[in-house]
Amino acid sequence: MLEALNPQPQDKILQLIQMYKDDPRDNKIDLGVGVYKDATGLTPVMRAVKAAEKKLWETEKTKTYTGLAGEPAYNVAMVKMILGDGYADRAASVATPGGTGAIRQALELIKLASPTATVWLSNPTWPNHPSIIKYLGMNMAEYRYFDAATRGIDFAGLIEDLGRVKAGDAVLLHGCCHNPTGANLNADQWAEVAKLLLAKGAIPFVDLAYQGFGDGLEADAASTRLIAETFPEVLIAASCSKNFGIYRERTGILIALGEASRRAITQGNLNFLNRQNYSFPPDHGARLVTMILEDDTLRADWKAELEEVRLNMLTLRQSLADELRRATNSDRFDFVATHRGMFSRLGLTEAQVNILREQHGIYMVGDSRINIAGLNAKTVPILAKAIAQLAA
Ligand code: PLP
Ligand code: TYF
Repeated sequence: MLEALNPQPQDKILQLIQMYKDDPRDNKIDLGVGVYKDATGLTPVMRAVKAAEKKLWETEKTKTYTGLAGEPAYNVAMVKMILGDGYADRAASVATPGGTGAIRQALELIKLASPTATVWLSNPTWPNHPSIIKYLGMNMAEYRYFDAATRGIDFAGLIEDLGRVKAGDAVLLHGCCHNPTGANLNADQWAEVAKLLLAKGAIPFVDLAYQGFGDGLEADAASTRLIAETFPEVLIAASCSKNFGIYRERTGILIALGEASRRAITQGNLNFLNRQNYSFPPDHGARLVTMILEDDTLRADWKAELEEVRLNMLTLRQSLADELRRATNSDRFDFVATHRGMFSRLGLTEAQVNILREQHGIYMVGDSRINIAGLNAKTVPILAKAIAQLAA
């Protein structure tokens, strides 16, 4: 049987991690995978997570199975963090292994309810979106998103393409901190997109993997909240990997908003999908998140550290934009300061990305996406200079 298997395409982002590891140069710079790193290059365990783990170790009495949807307290705390109050009667939800698990379950739910629906993706988007959709054999379409010339949003193209959405199609929107571009819709543009999609009868599917990494924990939820208020049905796949720094604990949630009278059936279907795929979702990370969100002291400390992380990335953005302005003697890279989240797509060619890697040991994804958090005060000028040399 196994001889029938064909090689599978590798994830280019994950491949880059290996290339970086294999590079013997000690001045190499890793701007690849989207993992937060502090100035020393460490992805730290957050203080509140450590404190919650200690408390959990001291107080946990059993590791028996949790529920199919996870622990109810986690789902309540997450719905509140993402949407605020007032959704108890409309929100069905399941804990999932990471944001990816939530995306997978959301797509399976769409497939279960409406097998021929098309899922619309921004061009570009996180490569796992099309990969999973293709694997599930679902219909997929793209809407224009990024303007390669300005490194901002191609809003006219986006509106034109979303104008072709059919009733019942699902439209995947990055709730904040767009991956891979770093370019985001402003509030007016979100309102216009919501109005258009509502008129089309589309189902918004929000991927929220970076809440707290852009403009702040509340501000980053604003567009998701607008969508939740506007539409009768919404899917939200959220991840705790980044904002709680618990990547390997695999902690996420899928929230399905719908009519209150249908909530129990939707919940039953979400539980069913969890059971088909892995039964009970992982608990450890979800429990830590719950403990942090429910405890005033832990929550305050977590929020403070998340703000440090966010502001550190903002400072790096600003200094990279400043250095590039100096090094290139132009404003061509000013967009770096207005992008938000971990990433910016610089708009370099693949050949230029290769030169940066081969000649300077600077690793970024082939589409010229950089992870801002991979920089520090010392490497910002090095990157700027290397980019300026390319342009020359
Ligand atoms: N969605 C986007 C856009 C991402 O960049 C990521 C990756 O970190 C995820 C979802 C899911 O992350 P995870 O499965 O690690 O929680
Ligand atoms: O885009 C990124 O770098 C993060 C991390 O298969 C990631 O979202 C990348 C690839 C992948 C899983 C996570």
